[in-house]
Amino acid sequence: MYISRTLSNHARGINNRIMKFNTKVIHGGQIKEKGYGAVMPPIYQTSTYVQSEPGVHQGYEYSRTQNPTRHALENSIASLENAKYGLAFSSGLSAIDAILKLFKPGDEIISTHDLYGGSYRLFNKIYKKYGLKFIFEDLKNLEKVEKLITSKTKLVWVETPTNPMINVIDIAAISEICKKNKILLGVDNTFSTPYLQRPLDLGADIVMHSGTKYLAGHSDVIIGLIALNDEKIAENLFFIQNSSGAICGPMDAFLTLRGIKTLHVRMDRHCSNGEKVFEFLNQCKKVDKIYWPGLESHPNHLVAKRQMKKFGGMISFTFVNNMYSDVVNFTKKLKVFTLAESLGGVESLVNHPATMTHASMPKKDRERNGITESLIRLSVGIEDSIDLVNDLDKAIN
Ligand code: P1T
Repeated sequence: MYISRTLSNHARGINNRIMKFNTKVIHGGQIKEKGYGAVMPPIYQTSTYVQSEPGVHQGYEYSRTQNPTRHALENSIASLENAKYGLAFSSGLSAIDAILKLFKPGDEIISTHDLYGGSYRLFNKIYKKYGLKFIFEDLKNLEKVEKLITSKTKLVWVETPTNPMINVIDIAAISEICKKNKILLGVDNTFSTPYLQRPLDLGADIVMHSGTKYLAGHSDVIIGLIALNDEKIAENLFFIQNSSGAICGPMDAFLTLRGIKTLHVRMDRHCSNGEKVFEFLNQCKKVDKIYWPGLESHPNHLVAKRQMKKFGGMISFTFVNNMYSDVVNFTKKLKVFTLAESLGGVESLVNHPATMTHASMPKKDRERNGITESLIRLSVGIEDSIDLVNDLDKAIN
């Protein structure tokens, strides 16, 4: 019924670059289900598959190795990122974990200095002890990147926009540096999604998502995704995926596929609501700094304009006087925004990075990166923007 997942077959499911993005979210990489004509890929809740003779089967042997529902999702993300290969994992962090397993002790990785606290923890608390070396730097400064490269550098890891400081990194410029030095470039595209930005088209080698966020889009699943074009690296990642086994279950793959079908519509609303929330915060006397790529004074506003379709729905800001008590008062008064970790769901969330998503980052590193006591991160949802602005207005003023 389904093609088996050899690499060449994997690529075959991904129907072409001719489709427009808004069609690909619904059909990209999908194969018609022939059994009963189901329009959605069924949830193949099975661990194993019958073999008519030893080694003779219909392309699926065991669900750690391959599962048709997961396969449909893997083809979908490959299609959206203009990639040949897609892989799905049990979480965003397990996708990053699989990428790190491509490297060996002694290899050096240069990473954005402000990034999701869990990625920072994975790098520093786990992989450092296995001999990988991480260098954290402000990758907006391209000269610095060049200077940090040594003969041992194997990967540049970029989050853009970054979590939580919403820094924008020039993917095409970093890719040029990486190519010149024969180094891989990996991009965590979680905040942008392929609707706003497609890193592989800009020269990156590997793109990764916490699919938990905008792709699944409904705060009901934890999932990670990778897309790439290089066959050899894809082979290695499939090997790691099967060997380490951090795969997503079929139900989670199904929910993510369902979420992806409305990605373009949701993202447009996240972006337009983001703009309205920004306009409100921008005239608030109690608000000090605002971090959003659409702000003309944002340090890489022009890069964002070039590499992103729109500016996204993630906004961080601080209060004047930088008091933690202002954060507590503010979050307690909110009625529509919910205080919770995560982002990218239909509902608006508010997060205090210093005590929540970035608590695992040492205080001195947090402060160096601008994650102050009063820094607040908003994930602007797709509710009515009037209610969102009123909610913020009442809580701030
Ligand atoms: O939560 P998980 O699916 O494992 O994804 C990890 C991850 C990776 N990359 C980025 C940019 C992320 O933001 C995350 C998860 N972030 C949050 C939970 C958060 O609230 O920031």
